Amino acid sequence: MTKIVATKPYADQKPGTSGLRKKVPVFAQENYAENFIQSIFDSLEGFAGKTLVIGGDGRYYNREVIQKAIRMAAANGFGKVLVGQGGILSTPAASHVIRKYGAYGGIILSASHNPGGPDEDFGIKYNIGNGGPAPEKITDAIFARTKVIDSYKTLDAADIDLDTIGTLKVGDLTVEVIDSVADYAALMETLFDFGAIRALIGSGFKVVIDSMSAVTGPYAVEILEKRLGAPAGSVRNAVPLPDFGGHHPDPNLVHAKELYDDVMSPQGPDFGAASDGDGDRNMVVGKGMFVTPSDSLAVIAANAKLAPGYKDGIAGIARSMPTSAAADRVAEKLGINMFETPTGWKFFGNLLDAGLATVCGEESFGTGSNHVREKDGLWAVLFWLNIVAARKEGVKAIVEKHWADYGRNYYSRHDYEAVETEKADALMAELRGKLATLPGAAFGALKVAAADDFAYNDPVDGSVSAKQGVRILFEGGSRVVFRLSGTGTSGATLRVYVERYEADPARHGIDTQEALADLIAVADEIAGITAHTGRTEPTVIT
Ligand code: G16
Repeated sequence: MTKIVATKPYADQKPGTSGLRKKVPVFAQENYAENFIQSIFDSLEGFAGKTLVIGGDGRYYNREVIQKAIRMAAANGFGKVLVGQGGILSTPAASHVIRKYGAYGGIILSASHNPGGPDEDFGIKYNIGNGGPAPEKITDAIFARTKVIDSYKTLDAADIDLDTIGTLKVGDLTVEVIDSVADYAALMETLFDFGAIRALIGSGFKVVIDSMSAVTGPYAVEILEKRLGAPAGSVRNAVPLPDFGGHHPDPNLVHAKELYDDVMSPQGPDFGAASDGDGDRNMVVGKGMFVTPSDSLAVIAANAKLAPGYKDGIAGIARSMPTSAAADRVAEKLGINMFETPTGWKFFGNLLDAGLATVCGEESFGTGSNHVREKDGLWAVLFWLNIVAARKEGVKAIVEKHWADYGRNYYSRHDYEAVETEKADALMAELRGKLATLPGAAFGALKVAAADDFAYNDPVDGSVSAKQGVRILFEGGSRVVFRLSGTGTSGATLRVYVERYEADPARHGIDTQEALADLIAVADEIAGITAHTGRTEPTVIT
């Protein structure tokens, strides 16, 4: 029976770069999750009788919120819910399921690369019928609703069995518990040359994937070990755990260091990859070569035709503003569209739907294409394996030849985590205040060509997103970008993105931090990072 439960608004339910992310104890407050879910439903129209996809990355609190969401979907009039077995759906798999079954939308429970556990992070985000994150128009409406909500609808019904595949009823709602992996694995087989990758692996090319005890484990085991023939154990930390086994499921050089060190050791594997909590991010490491996410996008785009799913070429590339311009050079050479969007995968959706872009990427270890409407960690790994198999060259040779052809964009991101919010805001405000005075200013040999606060005009729907990050562009193509993270849950995270273009192959072998040292110093000089935050060095360098 439908129940209307009285509630009071919470003031802090503003969705960030990718949904609402908070610590579990925040989410566990009375009606907190319910308020947000009801606010999502209240911001949507015309879903009566339609299908909603629900799944998450398996982190602590996943099952509880799934049960709540199912009861609320029933009470709010959805016709059907598709839920991943055990409550598991990686973010790209959820995106695919929404698209494949023509669902109205989906609720994905994840805080992505943030740690999980009783005192760690949880998150809820809503994806629309194209499979992608809700655009700002919808997330703004959801936030507005959370501020005034006074009741939510649910059903008096028991928890369902999430672990057995099959169909059952919750009130009038049909709930189908689906295999979390099958649809996604089948999609990958249509995009990549599994035969060639199987032969590569069969020839002794050793691949390891670290799933960081997060959601990609079952997907990677099915695809890499069962379908591509990698030996059992090639997928490490393959079982999703509610606290990710204490791992910080963020695939970068800090949190996936063990994998990196292993691939770099002489007797280690030829190829290593890691994914994040919900499976949309990826890190690719070849023997002797860590591939930056920006370079990964560029190499994938340049070699796209080698994968069967992209054999006819790509229509365009899109990258987030802070992502390096390496892909721009590929687009220029191929004579295809290039788009620069704000940070956040949701900005790619319109471009993909309109057929303007085919491949997208972000510096934050995200790469993907029009096969779904999310970034996709395993997709990127398979793309790389496909390229290696087709070119019969290792990752290092492929990247070095790419630099020789296009030039190298030295690139690094410096993160200052858990800075007090007021201090970070003051730094950004001061920076914005001095933008007009910067063009023409010289810092040693570096001369500022332009400085602005990035704004994006969506070419498809005409929407404008302002204040998306401060860019300081130097003559010769170097730049420094400052923005505050939209995904953190403690204080503010200041991100400083540093980039230098180097055309000369003789200068492609320099250590990245060394190659960027003058720009890093100038970033501090211009923004007063130490003065504002008291920090003398970043928390994480990638
Ligand atoms: C989310 C978005 C990404 C974005 C990233 C950046 O990633 O989905 O599109 O690049 O946040 O986050 P920040 O605002 O912290 O720089 P994820 O993997 O957390 O969903």
